[in-house]
Amino acid sequence: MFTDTLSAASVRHPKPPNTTFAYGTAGFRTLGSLLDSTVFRVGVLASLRSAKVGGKTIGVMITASHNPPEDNGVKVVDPLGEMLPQLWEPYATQLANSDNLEDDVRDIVSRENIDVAQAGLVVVGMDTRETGPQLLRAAIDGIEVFGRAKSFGELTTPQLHYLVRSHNDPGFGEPSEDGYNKKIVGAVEEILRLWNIQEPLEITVDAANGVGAPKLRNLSSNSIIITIVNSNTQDKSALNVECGADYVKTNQKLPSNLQPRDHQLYSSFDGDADRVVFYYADGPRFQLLDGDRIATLLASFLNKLLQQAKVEAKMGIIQTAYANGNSTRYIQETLQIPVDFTPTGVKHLHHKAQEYDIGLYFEANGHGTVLFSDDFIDSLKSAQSCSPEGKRALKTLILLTELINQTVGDSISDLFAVLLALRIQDKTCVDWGRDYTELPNKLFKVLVKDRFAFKTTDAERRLVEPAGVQAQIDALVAAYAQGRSFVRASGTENAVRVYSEAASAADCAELGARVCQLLEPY
Ligand code: G16
Repeated sequence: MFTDTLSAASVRHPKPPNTTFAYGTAGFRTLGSLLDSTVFRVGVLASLRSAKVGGKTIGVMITASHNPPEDNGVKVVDPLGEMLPQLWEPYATQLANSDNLEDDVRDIVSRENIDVAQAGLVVVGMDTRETGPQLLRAAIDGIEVFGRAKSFGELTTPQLHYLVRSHNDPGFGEPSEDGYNKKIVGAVEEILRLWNIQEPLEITVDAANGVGAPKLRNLSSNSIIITIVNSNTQDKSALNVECGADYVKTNQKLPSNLQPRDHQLYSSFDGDADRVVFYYADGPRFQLLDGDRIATLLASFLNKLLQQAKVEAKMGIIQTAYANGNSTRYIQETLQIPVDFTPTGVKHLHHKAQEYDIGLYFEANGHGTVLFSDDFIDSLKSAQSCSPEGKRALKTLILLTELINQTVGDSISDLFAVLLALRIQDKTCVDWGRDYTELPNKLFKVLVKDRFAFKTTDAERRLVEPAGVQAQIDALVAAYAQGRSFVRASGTENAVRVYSEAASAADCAELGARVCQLLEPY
């Protein structure tokens, strides 16, 4: 019976006292030193999940992405590279907090009617954090209670998603890191050839001192020249510190170690390379090109290709409450593309995007991708176009479905998609920045006693609890031209986030500060 194996393994991974774990926006996240038992138990759950889906390969990624260096985290990836279904999240929380693991495992096995003998392979990856190797061993110990584990060592989060999908779906690509690299570089080079572009794609990337740095280096070729700054993965205390996509987006300023040339495009990844933002300097002015901008750039590029190829597609853009109000207006009024809103978290945006032939989802923080439905890809492959321009557009669309990661937001593939969209349309970063003007906006992080006391509705745009706070926010917002503000608990950090936006920078800062003040009693 499995209980012997389970209890023998679990004694090596004792649960820390007085700690409660919750599966949040992107799995479990907290101090890496507290996570050994949780990662072990997530390993157990991942092999149960594999058994539940008939032995298909499942993934476990050990990362805390944009969080500080001392944090770590873990999440489970489903067979097609998607996040663990939300119905299973309570099981993850149940196991992580269990004081009687055998009973709780038996409970899940019986509720889900799982034949544990069906458990197959679980692939595991980690980012570059100090606690990664130890947690990776804990994950393997957990997986091996029922299934088999295969470690890929250091990976970006999107690479792990790719590996899970390619293990289950050979048509998706070779199930190796090399297969991932070949798929991306092959698509980029083919698109450049199609458009007769001789000069290589070139950019400087701030890699947040994270795993994106070595992985990007592997992609250098004659057609891809990347200069990397903040690439020190040896100094474990440097990860995401004064650099990386989250720092640049939140502070709206350049990362350390980057001296920009005016009107030249730069980019920042986050710690596990699933978010990317762009920016340029214009004298003293810093122009951020965030996830909202990536969505609008790629949507208008795809629209042009569709017109040239004479192909119809139902296209939609998915945003969250953090999207700048002017980006939403630009998408709806100028691009004439429908916008849907979901709560924060790729798991929510991804599913909404699947309702379209082409669903673009990008959080303002740079996390996102473009999903092409299987039926739409089939229709592209069988479409005929007589004109050379139409044929080229059709081929480009098909190659973009290969280049852009279909499983999750991916800094690397998004970076190349953006560089190609700009180059092919002969658009500079300054042109891109002029598509629309953002409303001044600001993000605040407020430490409260209990962030779980903050409950929201309406895609997180309104607070339901604590009672009465939303009415106070509404009263403040009404006093500012084009004012907007909302409050929500972070699902990855022990804090509450406040967003504000208004017609002027001074109003935006004042509105945000006043909303933060409202939270003082909590
Ligand atoms: C994760 C999620 C993102 C989310 C971000 C912040 O990103 O994957 O969807 O926007 O956390 O979430 P929260 O505001 O709930 O803390 P990452 O890059 O940290 O994996």
